[in-house]
Amino acid sequence: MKRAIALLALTSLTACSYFGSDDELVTASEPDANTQVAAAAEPAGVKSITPPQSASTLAIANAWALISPKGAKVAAGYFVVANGGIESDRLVSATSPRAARTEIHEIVLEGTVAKMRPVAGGIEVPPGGSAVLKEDGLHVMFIDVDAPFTEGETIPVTLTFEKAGNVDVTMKVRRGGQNIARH
Ligand SMILES: [Cu+2]
Repeated sequence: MKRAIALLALTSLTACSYFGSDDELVTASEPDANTQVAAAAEPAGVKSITPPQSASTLAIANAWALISPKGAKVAAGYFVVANGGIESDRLVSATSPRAARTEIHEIVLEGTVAKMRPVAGGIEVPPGGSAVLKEDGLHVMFIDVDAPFTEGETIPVTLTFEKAGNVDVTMKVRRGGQNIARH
């Protein structure tokens, strides 16, 4: 089933001319081994006299962006965010100096066609849990990039969370599909 969705996603993306015909760009994949984020720093319910500090309860790992074909005007980025706090937080937006516009996207099935669309209300990061942005799912969409993303370069991105505020990350550009699950 997962494979079918990924293939549909590829068809859809290609149809949208988002990524041209590079068939490596959308593949079924599992999170990297290093996407595991350290467990919550403090157990839920721990008593503290210090008010919550911005970004202090979020841990972001495996931030990377997909290499984009020559001439591409859009690109995609991914990461894992874990919430070690006791309150839910929410990724509401992202910005990058490399793109005129940046959106948070999901891939949804409409009938038999997988399509990308902005996530209404952002992505929840539950307390003690995490949110995973990955190739065949949630992603940061860079729109009208100044230049295609090339392998090895780094993309500065500011993520904005509802409670934690702005968190700066650097996304390393690499090829996709490096952890393809075989079914
Ligand atoms: Cu997208």
